[in-house]
Amino acid sequence: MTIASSSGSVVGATPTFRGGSKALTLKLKPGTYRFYCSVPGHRTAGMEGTLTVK
Ligand SMILES: [Cu+2]
Repeated sequence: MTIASSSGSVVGATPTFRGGSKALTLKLKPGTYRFYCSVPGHRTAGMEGTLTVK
């Protein structure tokens, strides 16, 4: 999973993994971020979402 700022710059990512779960700790400023799967084709297939930090 990759986290990017609203301007698209990557602010953090886990290694690529299959199944299960991974933890990722980041200190983020308030704002809106996008999270998505960086495996080719997955983001366009819908593996993405919005993360709001308040
Ligand atoms: Cu994926």
